[in-house]
Amino acid sequence: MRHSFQLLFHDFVDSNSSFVVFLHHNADMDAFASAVGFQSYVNAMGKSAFIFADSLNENVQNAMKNLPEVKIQQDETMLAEILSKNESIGVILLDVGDYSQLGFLEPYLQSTHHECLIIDHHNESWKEDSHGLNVSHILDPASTSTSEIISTLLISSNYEIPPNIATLLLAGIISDSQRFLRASSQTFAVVQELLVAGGDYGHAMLLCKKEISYSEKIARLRSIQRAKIEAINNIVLATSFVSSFESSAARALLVAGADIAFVAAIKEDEIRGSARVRNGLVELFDMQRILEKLGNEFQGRGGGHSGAAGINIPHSGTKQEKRELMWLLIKRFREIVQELATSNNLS
Ligand SMILES: [Mn+2]
Repeated sequence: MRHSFQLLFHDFVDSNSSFVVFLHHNADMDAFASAVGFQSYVNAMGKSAFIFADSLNENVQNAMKNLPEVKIQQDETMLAEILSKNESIGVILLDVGDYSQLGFLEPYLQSTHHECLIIDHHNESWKEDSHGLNVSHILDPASTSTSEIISTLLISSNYEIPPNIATLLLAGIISDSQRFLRASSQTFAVVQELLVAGGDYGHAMLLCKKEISYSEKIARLRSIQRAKIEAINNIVLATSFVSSFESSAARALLVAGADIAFVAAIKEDEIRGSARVRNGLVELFDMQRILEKLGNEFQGRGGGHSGAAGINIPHSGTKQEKRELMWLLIKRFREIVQELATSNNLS
């Protein structure tokens, strides 16, 4: 990790007396573990941190059952009150890819006069996006997770990470790296430190385990059943649609054998889509770039990682209009993949 990141982090922690942590909506294990890790660090320095998130995913809700001391706040009045104080409060965004992921927290970030720090591993789009705010960034797309970045920062501060926090940070790394499918030597160095600190690997694995609901199972199977499959040279592209769990369905297509998958879903007031590409093809078919492009073409927003990305297109039309737009979207996705294949001499 860059030395400048460590300096920035310590500056931020030193110059503020308390902190407000913002997480993305439906906060996942990575976001949650990063926040709890950060909180434990500043608590040890006699400072306080309040963690806010619009909502929490199921794994986090389960993990919290054994952490009665950890509180995630959703109370807007409380947030407004904290932010209106005149003392130096640091606002820190952990694992938030862009504004749209903040839910009810977004206007608070836009209007705050406090110092902000954004720590994230998704991409570097914040650099263009956060003009006008008193904000600094620790953006490291080379890290598997925000938990990996936070762990590195805490370890470099010589902070003795408590064993239960080390376990959480391990869980954050394990879940966001897809069980080390994406990992670097730095990832394993951090994992080693967390284990030495007393982190429980087996327990961390359990924290990441997800029970699949009945409706998610059906969505996965339906997406496979309805998939349109085509081969471009030897690359298998599968596109499909479901009514929910589109990202899980896209993953299922990949597990079932597709090299590239795109699954769309029609929602109440938007069309959503989720794209995946298997390791090894990420360089040629960057899902983040493809969905960003589609986001621009369809007046929506697309982004994520190069291996896994999502798109939302706001739409308030009739069911039929939405369906037609969904087909168009799927068609454009296939065209772009074909074009990329052609330009790379694959077809
Ligand atoms: Mn993450």
